[in-house]
Amino acid sequence: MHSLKATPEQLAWQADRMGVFFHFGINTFHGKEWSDGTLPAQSFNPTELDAEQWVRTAKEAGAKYVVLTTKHHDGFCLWPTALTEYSVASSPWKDGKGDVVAEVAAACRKLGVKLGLYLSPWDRNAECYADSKAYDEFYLGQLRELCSNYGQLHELWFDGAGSEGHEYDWARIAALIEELQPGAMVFNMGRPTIRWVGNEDGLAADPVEYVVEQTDFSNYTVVTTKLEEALYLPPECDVSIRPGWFWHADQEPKTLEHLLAIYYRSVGLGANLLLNLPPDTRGLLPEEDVRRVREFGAEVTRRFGSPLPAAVRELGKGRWELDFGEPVTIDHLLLAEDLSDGQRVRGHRVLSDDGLLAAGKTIGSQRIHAFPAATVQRLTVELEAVDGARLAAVDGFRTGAESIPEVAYLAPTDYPEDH
Ligand code: FUL
Repeated sequence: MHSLKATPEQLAWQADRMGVFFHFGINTFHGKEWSDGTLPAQSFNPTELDAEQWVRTAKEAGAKYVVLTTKHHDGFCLWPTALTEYSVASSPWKDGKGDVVAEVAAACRKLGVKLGLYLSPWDRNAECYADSKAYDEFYLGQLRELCSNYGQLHELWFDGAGSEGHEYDWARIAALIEELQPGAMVFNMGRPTIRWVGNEDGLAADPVEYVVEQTDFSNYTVVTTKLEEALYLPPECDVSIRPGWFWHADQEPKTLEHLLAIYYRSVGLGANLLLNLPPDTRGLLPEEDVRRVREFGAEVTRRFGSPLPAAVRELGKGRWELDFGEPVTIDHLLLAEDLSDGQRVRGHRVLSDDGLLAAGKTIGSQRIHAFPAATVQRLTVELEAVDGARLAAVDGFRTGAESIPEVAYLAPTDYPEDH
């Protein structure tokens, strides 16, 4: 069945592996994670907003796409929408003539990064929200503006939070996306093409299944929804570099070790990573976050940028050989599966002459193993797989790191009680 295999757009999105989230809005100016739609638009006033600094930093982190919160649950819009006055147009920023979405879109075009947009379905400012039909028109109007005026979109992020019990016209939303942005990935709601991994720590777990029959919705309470049919829906792991999604003066970015731990458990398990970087009240990413993200991007490149030269050979019966031609010392392996015919590998083992070196379930878009340094010349990869499984890559690395860093689990994001 077609839906069990990836579309070319899904494959391209999986190959991107990493994106960066930008949470920015009225909350930024009040130290809040959520607000109820009553904070004055006049309080939105970034003094040095520089979208190029955001996008450049995302690129340095290794991201191929960004996702901007154009409207969070409070309803405040970062573009001058015609649908509500609760937007940048009513703020002092650029005398009400600014458009943050346009600035981020321009920076993306200039720097060669793909653009994704988040538009919260839950809207605590719109008076019509209580009337589902009226709100559908309002929401579709906003989505039409975003899908028409900012060039090609790579991803549309539909956040389930706060929407429990509210009916949206997902059929019309899907038709609008199909009409205006057919290549955009649709996150988690309506007619999704990608799904939420189910937590806000940025962590997937082995196995990572691309074909699923249910998805998890909403972040502060996980609600599981059964799909009408099994679908190919690769997961995206969202997590913030700081405890909150929005910027707060008293918060610090995560350590390099923590970011690497997340990377191994998202990208290293065949899921996409969406790392949130929150701009501050200046409209800039804080210097310490920029430094941390640069260290992170550089360390990922140092570890995985240059595989040791080797020949890969299919041996038949789900067995593959990696031959380095001479004894080499390695402490990491990176495997990738050819997904063009669906996800086929269920399990895998990597053997050297000395025995088992690494094993796991999913290979998917990318699987990374770390282990104590071993000197090997030849390795065999054994797949437990549906017929026709093929490896797209097997690479060995000597990084100096011999294990996957422990992850410091955080307490769940502290959402305000007034929700
Ligand atoms: C959640 C929201 O409630 C948070 O504020 C944040 O936007 C996160 C990415 O998703 O559902």
